[in-house]
Amino acid sequence: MAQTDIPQYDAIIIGGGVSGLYSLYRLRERGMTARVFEAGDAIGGTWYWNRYPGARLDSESWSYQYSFSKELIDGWNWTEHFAGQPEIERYLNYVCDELKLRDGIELGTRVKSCIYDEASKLWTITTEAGRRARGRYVIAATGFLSAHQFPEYPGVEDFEGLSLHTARWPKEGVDLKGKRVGIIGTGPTAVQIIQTIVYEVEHLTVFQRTPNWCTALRNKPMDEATRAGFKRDAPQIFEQCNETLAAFIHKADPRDGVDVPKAERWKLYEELHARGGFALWFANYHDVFTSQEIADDVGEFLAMKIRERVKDPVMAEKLIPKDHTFGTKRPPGETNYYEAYNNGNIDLVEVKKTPIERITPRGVRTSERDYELDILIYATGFRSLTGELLRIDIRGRDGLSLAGKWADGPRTNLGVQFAGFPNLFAILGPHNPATFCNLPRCIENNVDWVMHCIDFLKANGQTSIETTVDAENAWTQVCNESAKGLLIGEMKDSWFYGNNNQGGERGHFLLYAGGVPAYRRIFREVETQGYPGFVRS
Ligand code: NA7
Repeated sequence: MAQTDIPQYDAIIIGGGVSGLYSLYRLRERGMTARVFEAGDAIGGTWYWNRYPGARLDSESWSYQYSFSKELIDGWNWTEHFAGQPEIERYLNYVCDELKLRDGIELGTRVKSCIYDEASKLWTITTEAGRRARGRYVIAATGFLSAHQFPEYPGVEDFEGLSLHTARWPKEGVDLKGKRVGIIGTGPTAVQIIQTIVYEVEHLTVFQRTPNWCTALRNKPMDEATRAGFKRDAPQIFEQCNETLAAFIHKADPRDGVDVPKAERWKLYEELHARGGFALWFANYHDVFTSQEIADDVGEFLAMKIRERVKDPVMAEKLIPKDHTFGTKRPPGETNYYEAYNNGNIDLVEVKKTPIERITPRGVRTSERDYELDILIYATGFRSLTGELLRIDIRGRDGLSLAGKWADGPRTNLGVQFAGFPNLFAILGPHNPATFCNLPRCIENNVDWVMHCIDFLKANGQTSIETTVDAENAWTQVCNESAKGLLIGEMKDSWFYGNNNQGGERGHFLLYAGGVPAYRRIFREVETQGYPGFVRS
């Protein structure tokens, strides 16, 4: 293709999920040209790819929707308090149609490289099929748990049965009836799938490395009166979300749990456990994030519940975490997860005691024995935070590669920009509270910040913005220190630290843990002060 035939847009958006759709809408609203490049064959991002049985929100549906349009809110009727994947996918398609976004999206188009040209000050993306497009701005709306990973066991390619990753579940579904199924992983995804499929399969073998502290979801259908109430109260609901640590509706109890008598504390835990969702985590005493005593107390409460619910006491003990404190890893939301282990057709293999040695043509071999399987499910998660960005060959000024720049862990300013990469904005990059958040709340916040930034450039007759190295170093330091004093700062074995990342960022804190209100404040300050720490031209 001749250079002049390469289509050019004001902005290129990589990814057609919750962030990409909103970015496209906001850019078009400004009269800018923009194009979304989406790898999937349909829009939806996370909610397109993760279509495994039982995939469901653990944010309340009515708090997990776009807030910017009353028409969109009024026109959609959530059927459950915690919507399942099909409903969320339908919702995103509804948004796409209502906002007339489809003609701005190229589906089935994975971006392979994204290269900055100093002379023209334009970015050129090249797709896997070899097509190119140019843009002044690039919005990387690639998600933070998108680059799925298979474990590094020998023989992963050898299995002769059906091998599936939860993040690539076939659209047409999988017939699990009468099958011997194995699942590796017991994170939030695995919990959802195990509690759903155990009643369908002939036998389920769960390979558990780390049990998790699960919280009760308490999903239920939504009746018309409740729905109408949420529509009416939507502005207050979103306002409340923006004032809480992670933008959920749950407000922390301002009392120090350590000053409250134990019996009274357990009364609160019972209430929060009955309320469901992340209430036990985020509506608990505010010192549940800092006090070992309180977090352990919540753990003791949950352990009691597990022992009550799992009939076999040996199985119950296997399901109770012993190596990490409540809240230091992201708690899965469960619906009869523990009862699944009473079903008589399920085994739990503790792979720390009997490690997986290899995947064989017929199943899984541990240090103890072989497990023969028809289907092997990998619920082993993602290369968190950095994975999807680094899957693209991103090169900024002077050919600087993002992978090279981040070889010793990511460095960002505000989680949005990287020095050497002008006009490139990440919506859910590392060092961003959006990754510790009820996502659409933070996505709207971040995209709006990028839009204000573009408006500011335009108002000043400028077309380029790039963080300084000093500001980037300072923010990276802020993020590293943001976990200090918090219990999550002491538990490095989670995706917050890239524990399973098959890349160089293992052990680096990949989030900003200062909370959504603080982050919003910082964003506003940077805006009102005219973008200190950024060079504009
Ligand atoms: P997670 O939370 O990263 O969980 C992955 C699970 O897979 C977790 O139990 C891991 O154990 C396990 N895992 C990963 N690699 C291995 C190997 N090699 N062997 C055995 N077990 C392994 O991903 P999810 O998809 O469940 O959830 C991701 C997010 O989606 C979640 O936080 C929500 O935001 C929604 P580990 O705990 O590392 O010992």
